[in-house]
Amino acid sequence: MKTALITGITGQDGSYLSEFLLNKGYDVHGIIRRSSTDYRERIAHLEGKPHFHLHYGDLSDSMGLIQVVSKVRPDEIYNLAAQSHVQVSFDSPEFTANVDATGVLRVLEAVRACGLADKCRIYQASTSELYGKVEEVPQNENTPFHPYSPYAVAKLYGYWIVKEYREAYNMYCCSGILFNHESERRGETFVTRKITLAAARIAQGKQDCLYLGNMSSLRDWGYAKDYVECMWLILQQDKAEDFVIATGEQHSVREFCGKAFKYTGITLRFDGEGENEVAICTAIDKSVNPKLCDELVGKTLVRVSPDFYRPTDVVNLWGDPTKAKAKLGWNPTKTSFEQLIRIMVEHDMKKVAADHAAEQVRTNLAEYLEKGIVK
Ligand code: NAP
Ligand code: F7E
Repeated sequence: MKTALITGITGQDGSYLSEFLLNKGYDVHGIIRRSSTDYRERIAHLEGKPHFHLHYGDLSDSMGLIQVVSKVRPDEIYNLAAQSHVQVSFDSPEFTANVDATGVLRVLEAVRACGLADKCRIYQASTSELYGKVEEVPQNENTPFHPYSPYAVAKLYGYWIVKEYREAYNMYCCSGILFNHESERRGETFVTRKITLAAARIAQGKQDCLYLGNMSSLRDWGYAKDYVECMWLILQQDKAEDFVIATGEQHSVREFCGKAFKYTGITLRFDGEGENEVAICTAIDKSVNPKLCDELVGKTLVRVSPDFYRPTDVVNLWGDPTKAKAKLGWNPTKTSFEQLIRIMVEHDMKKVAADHAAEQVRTNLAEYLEKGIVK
């Protein structure tokens, strides 16, 4: 039985990768941070399984990392932990650098300190944000980097230190340069999930309007569940190498938004430009959602707020997965763009309905308590 150690196990990718490795028969260990709320929703269903173990640690704490690595003695480490929000990295640049740059070095050094440099393979969660202010479209493993945010600059250090340790110490460590990948487990402030949740809330009368930043931004969006397989495949090759993981398709935020609303039964028309752009509901389809309210037609449901603009924004990401297809035998379009949006919208429609039902129970209970019906 192989042993894997995952940093960032509570995140979107960490949760899918845990499921994937448990299915492959791995003993899976994860590093979690102590938090006052113990929010571990994405991995709650795995806790208590015999081959699933959690350890406290933090990427800013090298002693803690050395302790976990020496105890687990992993065959493979997947370093997914990061402050992963690009806009937040402008507000917390030093924290981002500490975790996303120096944190990678701490993981590599922990492996060396534990005498595992010859045995343990390391996957580093690198990113298409390295291409930043892009110098070529589409982007592949040879495209020059031009990081364009504190997050990207920190991740660039992670990329280079991994390459350095591979060459200097002959370690099996490599980077997956992953383009955006989304899912129903995506954090709620990333643009795709923000849109699918808002579309579901608006369709169920729980929200009036969605505010977005740059709707013309272009991304290559894939499904996170498909992408974690690549992380594993990258560590199973004879030779350690870096790979671009992407679908090879590009879409705008506006297009994602239009399709997400369509799957709730709402048709949008986008009018105007820049800060004045809006999306108006032109039709509703009750065969998709019989509960849609007729009054939605004619309403402005999406507006632009400059609060979501970034000091520097990456606007043209488009990956070329040729190498991953050829060498890893990976199918980049297993889940299409449309399927991805449908999965996320269907999930969020159910989530909003369930949240509403739970809220109703609480309201009823409060009313019954007040009237003395329930004691
Ligand atoms: P995510 O959902 O934001 O998860 C990040 C994980 O890192 C969480 O488990 C978080 O723990 C943990 N973490 C943050 N700071 C930490 C610290 N100081 N010490 C230990 N753990 C820490 O991110 P994701 O979407 O799964 O992405 C996984 C990795 O891939 C990240 O490194 C991200 O930068 C990179 N990446 C993501 C994408 C994408 O499109 N999703 C694309 C390219 C690269 P808490 O739960 O305690 O916050
Ligand atoms: O933004 C624009 C925004 O925050 C995508 C991380 O996983 O992928 C992710 O980073 C685009 C940007 O993801 C809003 O300006 C418009 O151009 O969903 P995002 P990201 O910045 O691409 C990369 C590969 C990573 O490595 C990161 O860890 O959408 N946008 N309006 C908006 N973005 C957000 N968040 N919110 C808006 O309202």
